[in-house]
Amino acid sequence: MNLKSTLLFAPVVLGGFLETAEAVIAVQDHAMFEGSFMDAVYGPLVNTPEVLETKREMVREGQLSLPVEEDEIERWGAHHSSFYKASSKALTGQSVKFPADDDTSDLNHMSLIGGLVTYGHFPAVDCFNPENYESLKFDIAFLGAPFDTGTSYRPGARFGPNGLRQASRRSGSGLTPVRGSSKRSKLRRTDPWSSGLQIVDCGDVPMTPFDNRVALNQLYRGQRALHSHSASNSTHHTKPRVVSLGGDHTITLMALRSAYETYGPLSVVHFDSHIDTWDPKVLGGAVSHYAGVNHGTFLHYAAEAGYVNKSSSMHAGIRAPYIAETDPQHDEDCGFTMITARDMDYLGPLGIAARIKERVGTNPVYITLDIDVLDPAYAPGTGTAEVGGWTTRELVTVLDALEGIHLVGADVVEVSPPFDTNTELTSLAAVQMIDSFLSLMVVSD
Ligand SMILES: *[C@@H]1O[C@H](CO)[C@@H](O)[C@H](O)[C@H]1NC(C)=O
Ligand SMILES: *[C@@H]1O[C@H](CO)[C@@H](O)[C@H](O)[C@H]1NC(C)=O
Ligand SMILES: [Mn+2]
Repeated sequence: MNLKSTLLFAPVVLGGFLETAEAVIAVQDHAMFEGSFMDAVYGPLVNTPEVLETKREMVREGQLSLPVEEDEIERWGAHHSSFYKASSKALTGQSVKFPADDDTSDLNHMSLIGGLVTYGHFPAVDCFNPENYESLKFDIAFLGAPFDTGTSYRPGARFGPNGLRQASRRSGSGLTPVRGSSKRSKLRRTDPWSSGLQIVDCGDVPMTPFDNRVALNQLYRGQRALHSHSASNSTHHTKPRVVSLGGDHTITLMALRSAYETYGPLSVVHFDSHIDTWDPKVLGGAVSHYAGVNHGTFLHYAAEAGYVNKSSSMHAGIRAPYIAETDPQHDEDCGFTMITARDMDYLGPLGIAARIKERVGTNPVYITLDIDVLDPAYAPGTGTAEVGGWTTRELVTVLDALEGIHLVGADVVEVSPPFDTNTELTSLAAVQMIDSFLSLMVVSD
């Protein structure tokens, strides 16, 4: 069946609507049949004479270009069919040119869908080999901490690092119109992927699932190895800044230790629904001394060890109940002030960010972000979910409004992919937070 008879058949197929029949005849009269299949089928439904005139005008003005050579357009002149020929070329696919069979030059490109997955497509490098400490320089490094044997409820955060890498596959170069708290914000013109800073993925520290003491020591040595490299293109830093991918919250103790040894006492900004400064006597320690170090006590130990600057650290997003009556006093003794989840209703994201900035000033800051600071509606895939939390948008607005702080290290913890939705809801939220960390690090460099 040729094109013409297809069209003449159409009114019959459509049940004999008179208007349809007239339209088809109009198509015929308009000498459409040199056009593409699409043009022939849809005819003046889309390409009315007025539309054709508009398109011609746009070509003349340079607002529309056609997949044909300039002189071809000239040759076809003002005739309508020039557009049909152009569309026809594009649609029929006759003109596709395949590379030579042995040409693989286009197969080396980054793929959003396939490929070995690193965080945000940053290059994978070997950061643990002491022979590379001198020669391999980088400014920001990702490091996975696949560990969840410090959890008190749901496990699964050991799969967090690769869950986050998977969810970061659509991350990459580009500016976004929402960054920063105003149009003048430098964040709005900051793109970590093309900032000139060397950003790498150091992979994961292999952490044994059989003995937490050994596992945490492995992580410490891994973190320390990263900090043994030098910064590459940074203006203000001689050492790399590490972004850790948890893992349950216990891993932050070792990240803080190595960051403290590199940058001195840290102003810790702790986003979480739980205080995590629990006295080991209250949480875990009654079972055994070994059990006293866990994802709810790590800040007690960090404060005791001196990693935490007790005059400028704070929690944000807290809403889980205390365990013992002594908890509030003990929390204060660890050096933390508190913004609760419901302060969002009174202060708003910008008010909260202002309080955090006031507290940390120009000190070196470490942000540790437990994904359970978000409401389980936004982050269900986590170990100890607490309802009544912040939305994803509120949290990124808080983070972006921290523009200007001196961020030297960060982590996202407690993402448990096995409990996530099949849409990667929790991991995607976590990736958005890491995107904000990267921008904060780059913008103040
Ligand atoms: C870092 O600086 C060097 C030397 O100026 C340059 O060759 C390199 O491309 C820079 N790295 C990045 C990631 O832009
Ligand atoms: C700790 O915080 C206080 C208050 O912001 C600040 O004066 C002090 O310099 C900080 N210490 C360090 C080592 O950053
Ligand atoms: Mn936590």
